[in-house]
Formats: sequence, C-alpha cells, structure tokens
Amino acid sequence: MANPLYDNLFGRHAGQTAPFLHLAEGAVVSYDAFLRLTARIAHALRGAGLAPGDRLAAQVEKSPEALAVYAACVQAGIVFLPLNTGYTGDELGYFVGDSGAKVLLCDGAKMGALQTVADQSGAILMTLNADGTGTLVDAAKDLPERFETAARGEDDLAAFLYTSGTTGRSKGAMLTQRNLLSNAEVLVESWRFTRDDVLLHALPIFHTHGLFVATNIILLAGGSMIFLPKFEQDRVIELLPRATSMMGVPTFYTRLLDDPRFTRDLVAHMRLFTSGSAPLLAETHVAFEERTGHRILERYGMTETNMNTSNPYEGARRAGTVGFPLPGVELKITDPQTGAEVPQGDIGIIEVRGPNVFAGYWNMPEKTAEELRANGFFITGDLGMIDDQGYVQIVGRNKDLIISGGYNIYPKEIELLLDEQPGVLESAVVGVPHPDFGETVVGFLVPQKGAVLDLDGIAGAAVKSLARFKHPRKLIVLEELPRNTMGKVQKNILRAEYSGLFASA
Ligand code: MLC
Ligand code: AMP
Repeated sequence: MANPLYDNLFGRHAGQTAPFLHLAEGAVVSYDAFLRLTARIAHALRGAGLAPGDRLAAQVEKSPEALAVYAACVQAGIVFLPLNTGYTGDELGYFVGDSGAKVLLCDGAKMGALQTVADQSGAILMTLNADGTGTLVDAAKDLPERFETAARGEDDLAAFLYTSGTTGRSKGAMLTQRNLLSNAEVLVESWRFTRDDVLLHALPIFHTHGLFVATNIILLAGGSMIFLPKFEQDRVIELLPRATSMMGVPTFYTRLLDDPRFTRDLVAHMRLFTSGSAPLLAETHVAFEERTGHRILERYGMTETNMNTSNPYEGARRAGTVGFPLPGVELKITDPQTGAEVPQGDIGIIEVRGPNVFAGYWNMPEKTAEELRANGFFITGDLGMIDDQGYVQIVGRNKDLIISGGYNIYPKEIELLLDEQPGVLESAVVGVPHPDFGETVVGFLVPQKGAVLDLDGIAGAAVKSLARFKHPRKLIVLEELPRNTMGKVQKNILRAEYSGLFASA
C-alpha cells in the first residue's frame, strides 16, 4: 500500500543494519532495529484504538522511542502532534482539547498532573519516559515487528504543530505528507546530504527544525545522527569531532563561540553548519568564520511552511541574509495594506507559495483565510526585502512575536494573563535583546489607581500557567503605557527604552 512519507523516509531502510542513531556510550540504533521498534509501537497505537486520521498528542522527552512514535504515526496514518516539554498542564489542556487527540502520551512523572487533562477531553493517557520505558512501550513489547503500512496520499495529514496566534489562541497548523516530503527532498539536494553524513542533533524534536528539517533530511539521505537529549555544551564539544554536520538556532552558535574549547581544529573536518528559527546576527556569522573558517549557512522557515529560503551550499553565504527561495518555492514581497507586490529592493511582507505550504489551521477557517490566500500564497508576517542579487533579507516582523532561543512567544498570551492579576489595570509584553536567547520577555504593568502590585505573586501566576521560556524575565511597573494619537500602545518605544536591560546578562 502506498504511503509516500513512510515509504520514502522509513520503509526503504527496512532490513538495513546501517546506523541511524548514535547514542551515549557508543550505543547505536540501526535502521532495521528502529523500524522494528516502530512497527511494534504502530501495533500498540492501533490497539489503543487509533485509526488513520486520528491525532496523537505527545509531550515526551527526546529519545529513540519518541522518534519511533513519530515514525509509527506515519506508518499507521495517525496525525502526530508533538508538544514542547516545557508546556504546563493548562497549556496542554488546550492543545489536547482543540485537536481532539485520542491519545495523550506523556512522561510518567507527569501522569498525575495530566490525567485530568486527558479525562477532560476524553483522551487515553499513555506514558513514555526519557529512558524509553512506560506504558506505551510495555504495550508494544511483544507485538509483531512488521506492521502493514496504512495507505495514505500526499494530501493526507501527517502532523499538527501548534503555533501561537496574535489573539493569544494557538492555531494547529495542518501539515500534509507532501509538505514534509517535498521539503526534505529539496533540502537533501540543496545541502548535499548523503548516507555518509553524521548529523550532530542537539535540537528538540517537537518543532519543525529538529523534527522535519534535521530528522527527515537524515532519514531521506540514509545518514545517521548523534542523538543528544538536548543542547549540552560539553557533549557537543566532545562529539563534534565525530560529526560531519550540525543544525542549530543562533543561541547554539553564540554559546559555542563563548567557549575556548570551540576551536578551528575541533571542527576543521566539518562539512556544514546551518542556522535558523531566529535571526543570526551578522556579527555572529563573522565571528564564527574568523574562529573556525566555516561560513554558517542560514536559512529561513516557519512551522506553517517548513523551509522557504536558504543561502547557497556553493556560492556566497551572505551574513544577515537568508539566501534564495528554495527550488519549488515562490516568494514575493508585498505591500501590507494592498497586498500588491512591491518593487525589488523595497520592504514589505514576505509571502510564499509551494508544496511546502501547509493545508490551513485546524478548525479555524477564518484564520486560515486571513493568512493563506486563495491563490496559495501564505502571508508569513515577516518583513523583508530582496536585494539586487536576489538574496532575501528579513528586516523585521509585522506580527507581535518574540523569539527567545528559537522558541516563539506571542506577547498577547502573556498580556491576557497579566491583565487578570489583582491590581493590574493593563499590561504590555515586549521582547528586548538578550545575549544568550537573542530576545527575552519583559512585562510592563500599569496598576489600577491606588493599587500596589505584588510582583512576586504575579510572577508566580505566570509560573503556574505558562511554560518557563514564556515567563517575563523582568516585570516593570509604569504609571502609563506609551500610546500614539490613535491610542495604540507603542511597544517600539518600550523596546528602545529598555533595550539595554540585559546587555551584560
Ligand atoms: C530554555 N529556557 C529558555 C529557553 N530554553 N528560556 C527562554 N528561551 C528559551 N529558548 C529556560 C530554561 O527552562 C531555564 O530556566 C533557563 O531558561 C536556562 O536554561 P538553559 O539551560 O540555558 O536552557 P537550555 O536547555 O540550554 O535551552 C536553551 C536552548 C533551547 C536554546 C538550547 O531553548 C533550545 O534548544 N532551543 C531550540 C528551539 C528550537 O528548536 N526552535 C525551532 C522552532 S521551529 P531556569 O528556570 O533554569 O532559569 C521554527 C521554524 C524554523 O522556528 O525556521 O526552524
Ligand atoms: P515558528 O512559528 O516557530 O515556526 O517560527 C517562524 C518564525 O521564525 C518566522 O516567521 C521568522 O520570524 C523566524 N525565523 C525563522 N528562521 C529565521 C531566520 N533565519 N532569520 C530570521 N527569522 C527567522
């Protein structure tokens, strides 16, 4: 039975003893072993009642088993919905309820807290721990090592990834098999990945970058990955000599540059470093080349579109640019008001169209219509321009978004919470420069007349409801928020005034 994503990424490696994952202490998972585990998990998921098209939500630590859950979902036609391990129960409740996930897979340590979340939306709770144990793996233990791959077409959904919205409500981006497969094919070719590649994988696997860019590329090329649970600086430095390539967010590279052990010799053999998910400062690009002799290849993507543009593999990788549209991707710059294409060199909104562009937001036809034009162009909300040599530059955002260490944070979500706190009249949340995370969150609070704000209590409310990376790193009380003549809060003024807050952090 045909299932293009499974067949191309996974199925064609059946029986191959070549390494797929390199783990701690020299342990290796071969393609064959991985696919046998995948089949057993696919049987277990089927046994739990999941049929093709159903959703499985997973908030689990990075492990070979967690990756096999992704593969099993593809093989069984189940829509995979990975979730940031930092999300709180409150946040998870929304994702599970909105997606209608039939199974919520979580770490055993969170079972107590998440049982209510699962019960509220009628999902079955299963566990998968960081060490690969748990009720899912128990259920899969004695099941067959072959699974009849579910028939799927290129337009069938493969994954949901939730991305926050400017209104504070997260949107489930629906990604089809074609979206994922076409992008992986283009990237393998563009970045010259082969079966000889060993990718140092230190990204989380619940986002586009670590899952669909890094993992899918290696699967398609038939290479292998040094699979680290997270970005641990010591391990990265220790293992770089065994890798050919690494993908990272800019924070990876600024942290490495801060480390005297990160030398030219250490990475002389490397073939490729790529960066994305957040802007790479031109100064980081330059410092990296001075230190190592390598020019980082910066590319630009989104949850809704996978990868859109890339600097060239051969040819000039230009600092401060995200390169050219990838093969098959059309990109234009348009006027935010009229939607008309602007002259070359002018700044406008970046719009993209191609097989990489998602199928819309789950259960949100109006949001989909606002951002995805009938002619197929997706309005990214990023502001950019195309220079005289065709390189795309991202110059800002037309959306109220903070990117901290590669994680997206929508101020509205935090403002809604701050506004509810005792004594708060109104709030504004902005991103200010941060030496480690690129940007970080600062909350400005205006008290009601005569109220004295309990800042610790307010910070505590954020801790309870929101993932750690969204917590304001500072709360500042103001008498009033700066507004323009139309009454709109001028976040740019706050951002400029407080831009030095973390200068020496
Ligand atoms: C962790 N923390 C963060 C954070 N990550 N806070 C703000 N922003 C982040 N990104 C918290 C921790 O919980 C901790 O809290 C404190 O900050 C410092 O922890 P740390 O040890 O420095 O965290 P670390 O584990 O090192 O994480 C930093 C990181 C990680 C940069 C390595 O965030 C990361 O791997 N980011 C990658 C994100 C990513 O993959 N994005 C792709 C999105 S896809 P405390 O309480 O201890 O202080 C996409 C499309 C595309 O955007 O184009 O790719
Ligand atoms: P996400 O919704 O997490 O997929 O984040 C997508 C956003 O990350 C994009 O809309 C951009 O704003 C930003 N982004 C991704 N790659 C880059 C890059 N190389 N430079 C600047 N911003 C980027």
